[in-house]
Amino acid sequence: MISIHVNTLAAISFDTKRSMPQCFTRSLCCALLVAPLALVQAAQLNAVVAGSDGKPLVDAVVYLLSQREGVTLPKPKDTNIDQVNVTFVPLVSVLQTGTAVHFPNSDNIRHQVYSFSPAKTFTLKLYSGKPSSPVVFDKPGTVTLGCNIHDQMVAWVLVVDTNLFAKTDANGKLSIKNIPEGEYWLQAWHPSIRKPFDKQPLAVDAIATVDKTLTLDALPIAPINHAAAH
Ligand SMILES: [Cu+2]
Repeated sequence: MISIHVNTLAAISFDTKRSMPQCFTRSLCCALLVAPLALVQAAQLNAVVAGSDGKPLVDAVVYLLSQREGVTLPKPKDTNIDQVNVTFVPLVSVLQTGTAVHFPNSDNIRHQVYSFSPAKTFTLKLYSGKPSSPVVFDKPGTVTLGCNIHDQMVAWVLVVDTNLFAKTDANGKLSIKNIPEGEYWLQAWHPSIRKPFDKQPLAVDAIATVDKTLTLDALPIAPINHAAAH
């Protein structure tokens, strides 16, 4: 079920008989009222995602693909996937197609990051510190990252043709903000998903808050015991 609550602006009336100072005060007051409202002219999706065990699912991704052809997306900003304590941080990333990813190494040992995934195949040189150039994720799809030195290191990247996406927190919650009015396909994904999520049509009004509850056929990724893995 999709529930949509539309916020309406309260009508604001002016009293033209007021003196100038009062009029000015009122105008200022109106400006202060309208300014924050103007910032919420786009819609927001709030989702709660559960796994197949019925519990909140962390690191689940929800994204919205426009049903309209030829939508122009903003240029994606560069991002980082760090290596801290022989672990990729973050464990799961969702990126707009074309995003350049830097792989800084915050450990005092060297790593060699690679991917054999068709959506992005690459191998960085063995390095410490920050590699000179980022890796551009130029095709949509899922990418699994590994390290040639530390077999236990793994991370996932979902590359999508949209800038409307978010990842669940520890409570299985996420929000996608600033959604332009339109018709979308809602999709969801998790690194451990077994049965792919069936995309859902979603119509979004100009000013709306959409609340969704989703269940994925997925379970949380077990934390790696680094002490045992070394
Ligand atoms: Cu490594």
